[in-house]
Parts: sequence; C-alpha cells; structure tokens
Amino acid sequence: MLLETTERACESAGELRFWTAGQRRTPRSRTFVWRTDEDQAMTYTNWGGREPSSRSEGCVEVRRAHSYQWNDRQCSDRDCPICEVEATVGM
Ligand SMILES: [Ca+2]
Repeated sequence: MLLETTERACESAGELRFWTAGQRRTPRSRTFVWRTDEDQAMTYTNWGGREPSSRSEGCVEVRRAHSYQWNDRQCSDRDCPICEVEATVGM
C-alpha cells in the first residue's frame, strides 16, 4: 500500500524512478557500496543491460521502465528515494 502511494506521488511523464542507497565507493570508482551508517559492500546486484554505463554516473536508481533493474545515474538528477525503516507492528 505504501509503495503504491509513493509510486503515484513520484511518477511523472509516465516514468517512475527511485534512488537506492547505492553509490560508487569513490567518484569514478568501479565498485559500488550501500551508503548506510557504515558503507556496506554490495553482495547482490541487479544491473540492467549495459549498466553500469558510465563512471561519471555515481548513484544507483531503479526504473520501472527497465523492470526495476538498476541503472547508474548522475547523482544530481532528481528521483524519489527508497528508504528502509524498521517496522513496528501494533497490538
Ligand atoms: Ca547508466
């Protein structure tokens, strides 16, 4: 339900993209990490065809048009974020 609501808010011009916490370890690095409290190595990847495509693209997004596979993209571009939060289940 929350994802559906977020998708509607972030969709524009028929395209839906979300930033993940993935970024190049350093600018133009070949490796990517998850930017969390402590950088975490990516042990799983889901790059789309021909991605990552450019070392000048430092951030990782998912795109609906690409079956939610990953794409490296300029970090200065605008996307909606995906966030992970700890769930609290009410009683
Ligand atoms: Ca790319």
